[in-house]
Amino acid sequence: VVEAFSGASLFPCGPGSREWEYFDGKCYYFSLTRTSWYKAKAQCEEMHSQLAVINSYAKQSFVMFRTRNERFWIGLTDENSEGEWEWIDGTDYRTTFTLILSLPRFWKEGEPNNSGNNEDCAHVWISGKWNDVYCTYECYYICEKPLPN
Ligand SMILES: [Ca+2]
Ligand SMILES: [Ca+2]
Repeated sequence: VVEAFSGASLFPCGPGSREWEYFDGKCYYFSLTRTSWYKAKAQCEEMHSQLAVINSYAKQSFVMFRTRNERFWIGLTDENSEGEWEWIDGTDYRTTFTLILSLPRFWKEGEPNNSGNNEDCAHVWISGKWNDVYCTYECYYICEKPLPN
């Protein structure tokens, strides 16, 4: 009987993963420490996950709600080619942007501005809106992973 309540519904992200939050078919980790974009990316990978890819309005809403006004790295960078934003999992940036064109902009007003010609990594900022900042900036980060089998 206990087996039937092994926690799948209470802890959909796994019984040993209380720090992972379930939303819309995926599991999310909101870090408690700040680090650079590169280290954040590596730390997500160590946990068999990746920096969050925001590819829907629902996901953006969840992230906005959850991060409030704290800054969290997401898996978006233009370090390969200035101004050409790429999601780390290969999700097409222009496609996601087309999807959301009729919705409120995700970038904070005036962003991305590549300030100092040195802002190639994106984080959520005020009210969950996005900003580009230098990649060695230290802030919190969001990892995501599929539901465990
Ligand atoms: Ca840039
Ligand atoms: Ca900026």
